[in-house]
Amino acid sequence: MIPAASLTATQVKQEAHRLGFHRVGIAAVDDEADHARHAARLQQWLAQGYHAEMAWMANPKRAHIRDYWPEVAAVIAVALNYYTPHQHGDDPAIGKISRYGWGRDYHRILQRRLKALSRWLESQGEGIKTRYAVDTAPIQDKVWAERAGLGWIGKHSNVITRDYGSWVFLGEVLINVPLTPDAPHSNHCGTCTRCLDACPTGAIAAPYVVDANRCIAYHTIENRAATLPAHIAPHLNGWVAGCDICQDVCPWNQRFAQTTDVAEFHPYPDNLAPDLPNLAHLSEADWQQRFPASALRRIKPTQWQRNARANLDNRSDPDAPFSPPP
Ligand code: B12
Ligand code: SF4
Ligand code: SF4
Repeated sequence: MIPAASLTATQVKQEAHRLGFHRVGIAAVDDEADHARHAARLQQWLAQGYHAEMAWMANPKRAHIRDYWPEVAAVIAVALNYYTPHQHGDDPAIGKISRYGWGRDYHRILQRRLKALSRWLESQGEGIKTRYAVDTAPIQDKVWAERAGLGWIGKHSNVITRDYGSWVFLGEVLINVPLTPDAPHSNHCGTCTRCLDACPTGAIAAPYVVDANRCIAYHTIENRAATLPAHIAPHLNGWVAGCDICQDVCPWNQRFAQTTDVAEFHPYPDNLAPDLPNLAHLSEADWQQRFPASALRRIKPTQWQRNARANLDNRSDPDAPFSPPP
């Protein structure tokens, strides 16, 4: 055992890289003005109703990391590249599943590595305590990634890294001892507006602000209603699980995406070109068999059926004019 105070940021990063994380950085937790700035933005997003039916986004602990874990002294933010070199097609009978869901559930893959990092950290000194999370706690993953220098929050609101573009999952380990922080990442969107221009439903309400009510990713994954709204259905253009349009058009992804070395992120064969008529009749048994250990299990059989049917019903009218939600 070594005293907690002698654990260095360099050692932590070496161990995180050894465990397979592609990017790692450290953020301090004591910049109260920065906390207040992000808490205000979150509050404004909620006040505008941009979280749609995701009531869990209003958990008050999300506003400040100390409300989640009072002992936190530093945040170790990590990113894992999930890009694989497959593309979506244009066949109107085939659905599009977004890249995040093609392979094995990212929560499981990151959690395994985060748990190993946590255990290693706790073995490095008496009294060292940790908590880890990947999209599983009321923590703003993207804000911590930017603060820890992994990348910047782009105008489409995803974190973009210089090495891998935005095709990265984010997670973090919170630790109760201070570590030397990295500098926050600077923003490199410049005057570009490609993501805003490409979004078919106008969901990027303003640069950096996504209104879930208008987002295809929200409606195909999170919306549990029996039918999709009229301002979404005509614009699906094949998407049945998530949406990658704003990331596909981003010049950083077009130039810097790299194939991942995580074999489990490579697509399950059925996920690359799913047959829409088949999905429109997906049974519970098919669903169980088709999406083992997959993040796509969040989308229940009736949602798959609904999403596929909405695509089939609207495929004759792919250029329907955009109408904002009521
Ligand atoms: C809720 C949620 C969603 C919702 C809402 C999306 C959203 N933008 O909030 C829905 C269901 C739509 C969604 C969709 C997707 N999601 Co999601 N989602 C989340 C979740 C759980 C919370 C995000 C959040 O805190 N939103 C609240 C708002 C207020 O935060 P924000 O949009 O990030 O806004 C910040 C900045 O944009 C900035 N900001 C806001 N206003 C302004 C104004 C100015 C002037 C400036 C400069 C900045 C600024 O400040 C805000 C924070 O302070 C995170 C996991 C987590 N725990 O963090 C995953 C997460 C963001 N999702 C992720 C992914 C992969 C996706 C999809 C790509 C999946 C897909 N292919 O379909 C899409 C992308 C859609 C999009 N363009 O955002 C990844 C993103 C990885 C990355 N590289 O960034 C995350 C981090 C999960 C993970 N652990 O990897 N998601
Ligand atoms: S995920 Fe699709 S619908 Fe949502 S903001 Fe991006 S382009 Fe628009
Ligand atoms: S498309 Fe352009 S504006 Fe949008 S996130 Fe990428 S660089 Fe930023």
